[in-house]
This record gives sequence, C-alpha cells and structure tokens, in this order.
Amino acid sequence: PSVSVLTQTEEPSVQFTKANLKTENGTAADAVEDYNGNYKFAHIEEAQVSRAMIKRYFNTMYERAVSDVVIIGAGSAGLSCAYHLGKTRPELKITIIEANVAPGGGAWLGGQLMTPMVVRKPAHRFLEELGVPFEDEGPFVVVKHAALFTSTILSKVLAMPNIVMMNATAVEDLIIREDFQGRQRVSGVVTNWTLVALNHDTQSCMDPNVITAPVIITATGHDGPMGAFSAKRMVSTGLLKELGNMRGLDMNRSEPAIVNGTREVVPGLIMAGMELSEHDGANRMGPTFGGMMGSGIKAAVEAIRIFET
Ligand code: AHZ
Repeated sequence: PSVSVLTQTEEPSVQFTKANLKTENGTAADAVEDYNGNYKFAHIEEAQVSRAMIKRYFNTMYERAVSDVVIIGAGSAGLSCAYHLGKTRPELKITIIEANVAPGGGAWLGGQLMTPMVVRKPAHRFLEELGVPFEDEGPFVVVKHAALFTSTILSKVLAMPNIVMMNATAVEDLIIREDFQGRQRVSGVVTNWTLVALNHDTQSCMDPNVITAPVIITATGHDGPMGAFSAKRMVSTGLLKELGNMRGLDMNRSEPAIVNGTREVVPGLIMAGMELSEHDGANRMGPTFGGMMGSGIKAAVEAIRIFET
C-alpha cells in the first residue's frame, strides 16, 4: 500500500514502503461482504488502528480537561443524571468518570443477582421516556431484565454529542479551592486509570491527572471498596464532620428521602444516589430503582439551577 493508506492526515517520520511492511496489496475496494466463504475485509495497517484510538482518546482528554460538569460514577443515578442533563442542556460539556471497566454500577441486575428490575411509580415515567418496556403491577412496574434499562440508557447517553465517558478511570481526589467569598468550593476532580489507582500501595510515583469543572456531581454508590468516594473525602478534608452512614432498609422512607435530598452538599458538589445515604444517614431501599432515577434527574435539575444563577 502507499504511504497515504497508512496515514491519511499526516506523514510518518519513518517512511514505510511496500517492501518493509511486507503487506498484501489491498485497499478498501477489496472489501467483499460474502458469507459463502469469501468474506474479505478492507486492508489496513496495524498502526492505523492504534492511531485511530490514540488520537481520539487523547484529544478527548485534552478537550475535557476543562469540562462544564463532571459526573463521578455511571451507576443508575449517574446515568439518569447524565441523560437528563445532556438532553436538557446540550451545550454543556458533560464528562462521566467511571472507575469500572463496565459502566452501570449495580443496575445490571435487580436484587440478589436476579434479573428483573422493580421501579416504583411515578418513576416509571422515566422508563417511558427512555422507551424501556415494563409490566405494570399497580404501585410499581417491572422491567424484564435490569440490563434492558442499563443498556438502553447507556446507548442514549453515549450517543449524545455533548457527553463523554471515560471508564476504567477512577476519581482519586477532589480539587477544593477557596471561592471569592473565602468558602471552600469543589472545583474539579483528580483522576487516574483505575488499575493505577488500585496499585498506589505497590508502585511509586504514579501521579494523577485533573479535570476542572464548575459543577461536580458525585454518584459513587454506598460505601464499599470504591463507593461513597466523595462523601468519605469530604470527611477527611474537613468539609463534613462525619458520615451519616447508611441506615437499614426501609423502601417507603428511603426513596423519597434520596430523591428530595439530592442537592449541592458543598459549593460545587452535588451528591446523588446511594452515596447520599452515607452522607445524610438515610435508609437504603434495596432493589427498587425509581429512587436512583429520580435522584439522578434531581441532580441534573440542581446543576441547571447552578448554571442559571
Ligand atoms: O464503579 C462505581 C459504580 O459504577 C462508580 N464509582 C465508585 N467510586 C468511584 C470513583 N471514581 C469513579 N472513585 C466510581 N467511579 O460509581 C458507580 C456507582 O454505582 P452504584 O450502582 O453502586 O450506585 P447508585 O447510587 O447509582 O445506585 C445504587 C443502587 C442501589 S444500592 C441499594 C441498596 O444497597 O439498598 N439499592 C439500590 C437501588
């Protein structure tokens, strides 16, 4: 192939030739879709694949180093927030940071590793908006598989041009600065690849990266190896005296408490989902997901309020 096949927009520093690449002579014109044993792919150079990823990924990191909103955690609360905020304010640069390789948090299953997902009314309206089918059981609805909700909302969120998600990336710290009134304000997040973050005890000198944003929304779930991240960091930085600690299960108290309590807990930081139960000492609800959807939407409403004041 000619050099132009290898590099469509730039010249390589080393000139590859047909001889030193030892490639077959092939172009996009050779692509043949044939399922009778003669399927042929368009020819590519291996470096094209690397460059296709590297260029986009690092351009995204460069561009999103300054974001409008960072959402920490892509569980049911974080994704519901991203959907509502991304749709309502398409001009905002929204960056989701998710520690896990697989976004979705606990919302791939219902409860106790069972597949159906229960959503109390009126949160079924959000399922209708997303186009997720359900069975009506009167006070609540049931989605036949939690993954149907999570894959649907993920596909819609990721298709929004203003939303970027970086998964396998952990928030390791918060940027906390004084604002013009001398108040402590959360102004960004400190990030690292999760595999790096998990190895700080065994490897030295693995400094992190930063993203600044006027609004940070934290939805990292209840306490656990990765959970309640910002709430715990607020305690260790003195922004919060102590954790309220999640209380026992009470569905009827818990869901409205989480939705209605979703708010800017310190300037610049909105807390949503089960992380808020650790902050406020609210009950858990167990396997009903309407509270997470409502809390995510309320977090988006709070963010919009901040941008409008
Ligand atoms: O990987 C975490 C998960 O996907 C991610 N996360 C946690 N710490 C992070 C960090 N940086 C980046 N430092 C981080 N990402 O946050 C996501 C949290 O999702 P989740 O499903 O655990 O929380 P949620 O609040 O969205 O939903 C909670 C669902 C629950 S728990 C519960 C109960 O225990 O009673 N009931 C419900 C409905």
